[in-house]
Amino acid sequence: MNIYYQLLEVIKVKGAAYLVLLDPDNLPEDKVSRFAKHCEESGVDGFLVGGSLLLNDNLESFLVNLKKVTSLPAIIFPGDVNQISSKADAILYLSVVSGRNPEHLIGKHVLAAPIIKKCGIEPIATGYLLIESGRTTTAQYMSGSLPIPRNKPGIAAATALAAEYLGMKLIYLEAGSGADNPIPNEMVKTVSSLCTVPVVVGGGIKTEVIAKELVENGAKIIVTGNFFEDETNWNRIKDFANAVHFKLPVFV
Ligand code: 1GP
Repeated sequence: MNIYYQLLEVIKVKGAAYLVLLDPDNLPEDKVSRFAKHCEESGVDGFLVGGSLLLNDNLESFLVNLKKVTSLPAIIFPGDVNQISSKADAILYLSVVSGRNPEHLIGKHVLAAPIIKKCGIEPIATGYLLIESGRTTTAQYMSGSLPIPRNKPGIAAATALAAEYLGMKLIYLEAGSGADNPIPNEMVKTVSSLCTVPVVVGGGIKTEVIAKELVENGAKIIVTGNFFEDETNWNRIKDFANAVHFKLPVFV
């Protein structure tokens, strides 16, 4: 089964899926295996791997180490075309549909497509919507585009629907890593009620209560990154997974 269908299956069985973002620049290699094992034991459904920059240039070895210790899917969440590797299972083929920067609507895709083909990994076409969340985030700055205002759920919904009609298989509402505020519940609800493909929500999710509310409002995949870069928070991963997996009995 390909990774996209695996995610759909998780959503069907558990209500929603929980993915943890690993940024190779922020997670030292000696911690990768401990953290990945802990995530798997805590009920996480898979990993996104990537970052806006990747200054360490260690994506390949990072993925190899990750795959040694976990059977969970490793999906590249690319900041740029240099973040493609055959060691991953899939890659989010992101189009920044909230913006009007052609580089992030087709330019990077043309460069990436032959490399993805050669690597043999699964591209998952994803409509990526950057949403205003307080201060300018790295993703917004790097995309060279304006985010959608956070109090305009209608714009987000129309944009998401357009992405779905263009054939994209996921809609990703992104507040940005370390965002001051997560995506507003109302926006998640408006987008989810209009789209039939799963809605992914990430950025600034720092409590299990926020994760639960986002799922209650229609999010089908929750992504957290920053919060678990601090090892003292690792004991809460299980609570996040339980909050997301509302169809499952609580996993203690
Ligand atoms: C994934 O960018 C996010 O969508 C991750 O955000 O690091 O704030 O959890 P955080």
